[in-house]
Amino acid sequence: MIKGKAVRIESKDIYVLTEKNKELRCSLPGKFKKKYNLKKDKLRTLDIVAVGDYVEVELAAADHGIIKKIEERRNYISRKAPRIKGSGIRGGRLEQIIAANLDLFIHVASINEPEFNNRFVDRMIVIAESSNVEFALLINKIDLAEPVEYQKWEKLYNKLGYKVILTSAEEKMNIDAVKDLIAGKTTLLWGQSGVGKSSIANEIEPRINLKVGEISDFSGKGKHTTVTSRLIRLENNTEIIDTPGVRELEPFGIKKEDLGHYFVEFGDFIPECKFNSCTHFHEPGCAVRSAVESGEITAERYESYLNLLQTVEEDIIF
Ligand SMILES: Nc1nc2c(ncn2[C@@H]2O[C@H](COP(=O)(O)OP(=O)(O)OP(=O)(O)O)[C@@H](O)[C@H]2O)c(=O)[nH]1
Ligand SMILES: [Mg+2]
Ligand SMILES: [Zn+2]
Repeated sequence: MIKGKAVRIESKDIYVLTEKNKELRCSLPGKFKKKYNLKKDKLRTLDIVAVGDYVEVELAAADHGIIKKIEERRNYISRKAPRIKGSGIRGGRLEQIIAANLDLFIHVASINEPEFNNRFVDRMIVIAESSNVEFALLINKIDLAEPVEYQKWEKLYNKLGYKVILTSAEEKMNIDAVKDLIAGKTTLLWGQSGVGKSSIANEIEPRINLKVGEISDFSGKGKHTTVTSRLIRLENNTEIIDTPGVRELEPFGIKKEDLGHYFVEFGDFIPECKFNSCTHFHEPGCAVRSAVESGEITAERYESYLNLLQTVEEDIIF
């Protein structure tokens, strides 16, 4: 039996990086679908193996393996899978697993082209907090903005306790800070298309030479340059996962009454709300709302919270 880690998935082929640092194309026997997919008779996810999963493989040929075992995940990052038209899948939306067994989740954003979107950042934070993965924010393309534009956000997220790194992949600014942060860790790079995830990865290690989008591609709706997630093993136990850009971001399986707990600064106030079941929206005696009025919680974060509260209300919890 060979031990390894799933590093790339292309339809039915799962590429496993073995302990000897060799990539082996593997298949997943059908029995796994039955075993892992069903919870209370509902299909929960199609991603039985995800990038970052530890697996055991049996060789079927010199260049082909069969997956025999998938280790339980220490943690993972997911979202609601985009709706698939005509898929015939009824009921709740499926869970799309982005990556598993992470030490760090860096949300890569850009200050311009595409424009910084703090609501999107807050959704990313909710996903990280609810998955128990350390979160950091990377704001790229600072060469395209004045410091006042990004300093506001740097301050806001720092104050909440999140590490914020300001970079320019183009002008090679602050790449060392990224390298220091990821050293010895398995790190997910995730964010919108065109923000520079692959460009940052290339600056971390130029030899990996990932495909980077043409500037003109990003002027319109945004074209996805990276099409499959890929875990890249660097030296000294450092691994990074480059991912395709996301457009829609809805956290999976979050209950309305839990959402406030993933906004860390609400924590001091939630116990003071009049009602235990307070959703900090319209209830009388809500301490979170009072904190927004007094400026102890920023209006930006509260707006993100309300915005998300609407989407989780539609949620069907498995
Ligand atoms: N001005 C400027 N442009 C940058 C910077 N970083 C990346 N770019 C450009 O932004 C475009 C998109 O970069 P990518 O690295 O392909 O972005 P991505 O996030 O990997 O995009 P997807 O793979 O589609 O998700 C390319 O034209 C890069 O050259 C930066 O710091 N400053
Ligand atoms: Mg890319
Ligand atoms: Zn409340």
